[in-house]
Amino acid sequence: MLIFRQLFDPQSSTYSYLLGDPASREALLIDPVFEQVRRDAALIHELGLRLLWTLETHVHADHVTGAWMFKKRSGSSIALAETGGAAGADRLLNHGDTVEFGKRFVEVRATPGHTSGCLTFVLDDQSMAFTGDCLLIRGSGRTDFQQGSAHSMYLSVRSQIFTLPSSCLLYPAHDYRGLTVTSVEEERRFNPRLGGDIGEQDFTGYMKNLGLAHPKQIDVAVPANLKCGQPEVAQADAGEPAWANLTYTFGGIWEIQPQAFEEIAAGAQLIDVREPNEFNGPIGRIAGSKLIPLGELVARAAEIAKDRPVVAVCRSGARSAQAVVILQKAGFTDVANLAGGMLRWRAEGHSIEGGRG
Ligand SMILES: N[C@@H](CCC(=O)N[C@@H](CS)C(=O)NCC(=O)O)C(=O)O
Ligand SMILES: [Fe+2]
Repeated sequence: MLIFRQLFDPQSSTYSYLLGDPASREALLIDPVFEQVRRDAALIHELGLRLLWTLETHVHADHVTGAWMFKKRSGSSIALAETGGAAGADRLLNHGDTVEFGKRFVEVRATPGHTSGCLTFVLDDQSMAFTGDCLLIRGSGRTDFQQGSAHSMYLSVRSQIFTLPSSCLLYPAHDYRGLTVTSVEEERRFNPRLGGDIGEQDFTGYMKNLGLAHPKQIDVAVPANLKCGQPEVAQADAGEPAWANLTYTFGGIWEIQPQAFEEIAAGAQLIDVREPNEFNGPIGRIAGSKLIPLGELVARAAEIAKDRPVVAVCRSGARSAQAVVILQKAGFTDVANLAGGMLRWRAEGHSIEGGRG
């Protein structure tokens, strides 16, 4: 059994992969992206996983890794290739090493070519492999910078990836067309650069003539990744809201727990987005809340002050999550959803105005 998620960063077309052991809840994350750390951390939390390791398939040229940020936020350790030359890792990986998470592990295979330090991670039962920018779906990583070599890549693919079981699923670090997964069998047969009877010279000729522009982020990404993604001014909480203790959901909403709301209630505006009959109904309301039904929120947003935080509430937390989205679109920055709505508020014994029982 395996918990498995493929995560996408649209900016750089990067895939990150979350692998978890269902029994121990230990997990590892392959190729995290700096800008997606908040999202990915929310998923890891919601799935009840504990992140042990972030792994890098290589020193990326097109985006900054989230490894350092995860280490700061979640206490995970950083593992990457010894040959990659990056500073700040907790463990340097070599061909043949294994990285354990619970009862599962991935095997490390050196697959140089895109860079001299590229790794492929193969799941213990060889049902999946994470090929980084070595083998892409019906393609391959480029070989024209970062000590790339078409000769090495050809050998890596043929000796380390095509030798895996034909049913082994292959997950790349990028896909620029939105394709998500392939298999050893498919790529052996249909990869237009490396499959079938294609020889090394054919491949080298192909790679010399790719004509790709350098990645837009290369001058920022490579130096940052050589420090495992540690920013120049290292602040793990940069960009995190400071006005309250909030949690971010994988669904993309900032939430405030009832207890945390009690602590900041005096300085915040509480907007109840239920209908009037509910506001005055049996469940009751929270003292000081202002009623603006969700359907009227766009038109009445001017009634809410922009210089004080806003918390939205409804019966269960669903409509108020949409209220948060609407208010953010209307230019409110410090906005959060009261997690679980009135139902949870009541269930946890917080005080109610009006209502019955
Ligand atoms: N336009 C992209 C280029 C990205 C790029 O060059 N990606 C590398 C991987 S880091 C690659 O091997 N691409 C292969 C391809 O585009 O076919 C960017 O600016 O980020
Ligand atoms: Fe790359």
